[in-house]
Amino acid sequence: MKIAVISDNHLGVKWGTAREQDSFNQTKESIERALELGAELILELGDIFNTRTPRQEVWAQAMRILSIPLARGRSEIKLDRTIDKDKDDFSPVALRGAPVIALHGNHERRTRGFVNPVQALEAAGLLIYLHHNVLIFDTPRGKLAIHGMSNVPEQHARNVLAAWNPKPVEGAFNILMLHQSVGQYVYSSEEFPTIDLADLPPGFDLYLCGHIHYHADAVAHGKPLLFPGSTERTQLLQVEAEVPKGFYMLDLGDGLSYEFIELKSTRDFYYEEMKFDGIRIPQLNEVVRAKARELLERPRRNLEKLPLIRLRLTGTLAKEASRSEFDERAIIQEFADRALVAISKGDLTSPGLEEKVQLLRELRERRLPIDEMAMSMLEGNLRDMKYNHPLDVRPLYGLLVEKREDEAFQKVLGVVENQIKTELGRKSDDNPS
Ligand SMILES: [Mn+2]
Repeated sequence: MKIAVISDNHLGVKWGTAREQDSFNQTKESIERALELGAELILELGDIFNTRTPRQEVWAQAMRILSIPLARGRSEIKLDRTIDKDKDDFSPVALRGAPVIALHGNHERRTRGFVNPVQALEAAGLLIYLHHNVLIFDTPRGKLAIHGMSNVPEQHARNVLAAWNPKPVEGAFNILMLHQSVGQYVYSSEEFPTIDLADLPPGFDLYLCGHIHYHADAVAHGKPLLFPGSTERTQLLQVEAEVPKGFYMLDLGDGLSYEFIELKSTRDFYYEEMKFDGIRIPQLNEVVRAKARELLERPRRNLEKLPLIRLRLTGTLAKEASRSEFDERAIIQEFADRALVAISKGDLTSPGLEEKVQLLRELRERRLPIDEMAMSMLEGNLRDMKYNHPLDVRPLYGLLVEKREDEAFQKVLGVVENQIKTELGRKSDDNPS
């Protein structure tokens, strides 16, 4: 029995640029190849969409692609029962063809009470959504239990997982799906995971995790822990140039075997870091152009799409030179018919011009959704102030993002009133009169 494991499609990422169809191309290829290879079930590990409230154009393409497994897939599996999931929550239509089971990722997570886009796909009958629940199937090779926890804020992940405390279903092949950073497997170096490999609940036959954008396999409690990585290049880091994009195909025969299937539709990507020591602008222009030409000579895999080239410039400029004199846009323009060039010069400094915008640069490098960025700044500031949490800021922030200011105000008012009451209570205890 074959199962495809796909993650982090980020549908709609790079919308409005030359790359706006890439995330769709790669998702479609993943699903079509998975079905060709005989997948009877497709597991999506979160971040199907790049944003919490995708635009209509993104929805239409996403739904068209996600209807393929229902229409063309074939499967001998039957849903036996569910744990902590009401069968009325999803449409029986979602069990046709090769069913898709999905988590929401951090890009799709919304405040409690709001519908996230993966739940909306479930409402359309295109998939079954898991968050702290289990689906148990009858398959020709026996029972199969799929347990899923969708993304939660990283700092709470360990506690939330421990509170859920999933237990393998006896007599079944048990798969646990997550969308978090785990141990040394992190999305970016600024992320501090709370789940370690040892914190994963024991007794499962296979652990699957989204969120990490490069594919990797590890071991947890003696069993495989697979990270399929994203299907689209979202970070343009070295690791994205080195590790191929694709998905896993699992084969559940007598035992478990798996294979990583590399996508063909992915754009070729060349990443190069160039370090300089007191370089002058005319010389810089020359070597950057030469580097781009050299990279275009490298072997190509995908000739259908323009390749991506990212040049990261670091080190120092000549004393009198300023970064703004270097016109990278002219180079990008010059190569536009041969490659999509990105040049980052943020780490190039001239000795006389020390950087004053360290924080902004770091934030840009993290490539978090903008509201996550704001949230992590706020949480950092609160930590610095040794804030003692009378008010949980995340739900409050969520309400503000959703423009529910009245409810946010009521929440704050409630806390203030409580504080006052406590304070008055203490005062009257102090001097009983
Ligand atoms: Mn992601």
